[in-house]
Amino acid sequence: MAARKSPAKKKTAVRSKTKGTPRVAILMGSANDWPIMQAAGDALDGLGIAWEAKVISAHRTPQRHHDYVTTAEDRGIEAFICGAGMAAHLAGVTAALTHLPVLGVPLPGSAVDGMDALLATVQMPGGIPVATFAIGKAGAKNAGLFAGAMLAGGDAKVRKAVIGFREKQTAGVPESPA
Ligand code: RP5
Repeated sequence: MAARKSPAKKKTAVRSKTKGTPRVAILMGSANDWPIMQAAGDALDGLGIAWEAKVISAHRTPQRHHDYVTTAEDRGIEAFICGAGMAAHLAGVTAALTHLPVLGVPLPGSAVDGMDALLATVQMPGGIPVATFAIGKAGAKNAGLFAGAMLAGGDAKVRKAVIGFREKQTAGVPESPA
């Protein structure tokens, strides 16, 4: 009898190059956000921090959002990086569901090129903080680096990597423009 093929496993997340249990969750409202949000993952990989990335929308997949965020700490997640565009409430609603730190990345692409997402992410009413970064790729990269700086306090290996990244960056800046 021919062996029965097991059903293909559905891919539910992208994982870091860095091995180990993910410590940072990178969430985004749409798969279309990934080309920008990948910069957060690259920054974390550069510091040797394991992460996972998922498409979770506060308004299109509210149950997925609730289930993921409320169980994340038990799975080892220590911080969230949330990227969303337009009326971006992903970071704010994530912060409402967890006491873990939430880093918000406003994304461009709307009629007002991310200004809507910036205001929606940064203007949290007092009591539920979201640390908000620049619009787009620079913000995603900095959110990854900032998560590294947060984890560095309790992790000597990450601290060394954060300091090493800065040193390498400084050494790479030429004195002459051409
Ligand atoms: C937000 O709406 C997403 O974060 C995305 O940036 C924006 C548009 O989503 P798509 O229509 O491209 O899926 O929820």
